[in-house]
Amino acid sequence: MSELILHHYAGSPFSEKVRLILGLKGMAWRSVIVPNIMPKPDVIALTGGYRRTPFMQIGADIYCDTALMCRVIDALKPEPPLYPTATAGLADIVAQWADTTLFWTAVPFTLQPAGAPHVLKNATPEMLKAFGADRAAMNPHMRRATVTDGAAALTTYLSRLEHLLGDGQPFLLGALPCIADFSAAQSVWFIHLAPPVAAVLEAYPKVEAWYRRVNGFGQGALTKMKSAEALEVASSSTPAALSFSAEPGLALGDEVTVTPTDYAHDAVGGKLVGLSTREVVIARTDERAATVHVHFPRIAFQIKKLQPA
Ligand SMILES: N[C@@H](CCC(=O)N[C@@H](CS)C(=O)NCC(=O)O)C(=O)O
Repeated sequence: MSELILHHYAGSPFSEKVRLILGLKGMAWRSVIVPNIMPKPDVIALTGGYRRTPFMQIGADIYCDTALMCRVIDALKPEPPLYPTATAGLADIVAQWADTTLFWTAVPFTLQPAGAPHVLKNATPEMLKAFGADRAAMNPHMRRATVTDGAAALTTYLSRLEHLLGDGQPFLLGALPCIADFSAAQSVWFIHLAPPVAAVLEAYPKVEAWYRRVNGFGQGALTKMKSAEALEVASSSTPAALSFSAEPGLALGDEVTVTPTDYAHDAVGGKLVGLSTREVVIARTDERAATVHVHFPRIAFQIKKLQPA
């Protein structure tokens, strides 16, 4: 099998979620650092337009969105399980809450004026301005919580996590770590990047002890790779075989676009080659990456069939 390549950057919470999971699994992986704002020409060559971070590559297969990437990683290395049977269902529901509600509370709160310079260390005022403009364009209609509202919500959410850990269990849902731990840990990790903001965590000793436990899984064994090399890997590989389960209005070979429904609404166009209730896969060809299969989850993505001209 081709190597697992994670395209990510240091300050990305969703990347941290995946890095810690690779640590739990004790996996070896290749690390390609991508820009944290647009333009990202080498990213787009592989994904076809999806700009969010991280994404994962195995040969000529590109996996977008951590919800799908984590399932793929778990299938590659089932032990220890990321979705233990004892908490199946609940773990995904808590993870989905952490990836959306908790994330969109913790991140703007951490990026308040007292926090942003710590997170975006060494950034010049121009870079900070460019970062703000990039994120505003990525998500123009989102009404972000004010610092006061964010503090109130975060206090409530951290109390809930503290309660979950209340009877001395080591992980959020019990004795075993699961996807919910990693989805929640990424936000606590991000808050820690800004020490003046991280003071908010002091009132939650169980959350802090749990976070140290999750952080202790490390990041697995990574080796750096340049994005040009990742493009060569894609162009010299053949995408993996797929299954297709037709749905009303969607047939194998249809020309479609796939677009995130929450934010960063960049449509990726291609031929529909894989479909299930969990995953959609499109084939597309790029001058540098050649033919790749780009995989997306079904949740929070829209498939749109293009009408023939
Ligand atoms: N649902 C996505 C969310 C990914 C996401 O929002 N990532 C942030 C960074 S942590 C992002 O893409 N920011 C813009 C960028 O990196 O260009 C996932 O699970 O992968």
